[in-house]
Amino acid sequence: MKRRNFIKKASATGLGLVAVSSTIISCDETKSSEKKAFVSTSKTKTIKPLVIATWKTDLAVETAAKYLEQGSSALEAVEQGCRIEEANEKGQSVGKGGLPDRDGNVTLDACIMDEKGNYGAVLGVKNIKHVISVARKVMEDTPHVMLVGEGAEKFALEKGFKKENLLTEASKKAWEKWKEKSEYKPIINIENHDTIGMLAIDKKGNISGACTTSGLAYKMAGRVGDSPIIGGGLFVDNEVGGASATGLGEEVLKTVGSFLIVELMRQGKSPQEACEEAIGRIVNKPGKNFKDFQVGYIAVNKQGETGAYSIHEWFSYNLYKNKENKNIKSDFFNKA
Ligand code: SD4
Repeated sequence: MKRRNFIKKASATGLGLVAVSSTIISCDETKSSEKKAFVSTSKTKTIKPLVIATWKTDLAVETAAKYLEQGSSALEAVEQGCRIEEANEKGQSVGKGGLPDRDGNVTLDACIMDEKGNYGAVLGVKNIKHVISVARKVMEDTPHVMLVGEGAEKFALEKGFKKENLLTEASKKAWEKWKEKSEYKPIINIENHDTIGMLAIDKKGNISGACTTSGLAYKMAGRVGDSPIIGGGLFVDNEVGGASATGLGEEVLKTVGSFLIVELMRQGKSPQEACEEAIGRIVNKPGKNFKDFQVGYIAVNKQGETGAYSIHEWFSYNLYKNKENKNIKSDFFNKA
């Protein structure tokens, strides 16, 4: 009951989540004190079910939407949606077919968050395609939140996941070509990624999210980006909304991007404003040269309002709402 403070004064705006200076009457020790509190005052109906996911991920979003329309939880929907990309061997940033590290090993990162704020993740996993499902098992079947490398693989095998070679011929060829020069520039090119971050609202209005990737192509062995890190590649707070990231994970991590977006929404920003401010935190760092890398964010709030923003052009996202699934070009910062 401690968290359940009753807020007497509501905002006049009635829009989204707004900060109001309120009198708080607590059920327990605090009788009445002047504090700042944040309260949802929206009277608009939540748009649900809803799915939003990074990049052109039509089939993944369609799949998640199908689960939601049939009454599944947002958690089930984001897991099933992400599995589609993990199984898509043509996508070279997720699951099977992902580009390997500089030693030729495909290593996958994934995380998932449910509406209760539970979180599970696996980092640097070899030989297992559906790491998003392993992340869910970490969340639900262990007392931990993260398993890494060999331990994560061992856990997955114990849970019945299939061991398979994730390096496809196409990705092997691309790696061999890269090896001719072996230029190590941890640059994420701007146009063509498909790390999938997905957020969903189910028919009950609950929000969950998932994120899965093979990370940076030709990364150093052991490198992990933002995607499996809570608050970096993904964050969900069922009272506020959720956010997910794609692009150069180092930059997302240094600004704790997805957590930042959710906190900005908690303070009253729209999902769009929050995504724009999170990109601002990256590009406005003194002396930051953002020309060579991309970061893109998606966000949704409790009402089902969405936002997306990236540093450069060519970021897109799929949005399922009102029974329509569309790929939409994101607005972006670098219009020079
Ligand atoms: C990473 N954020 O490992 C991921 C890569 C990515 O599209 O999003 N690629 O840094």
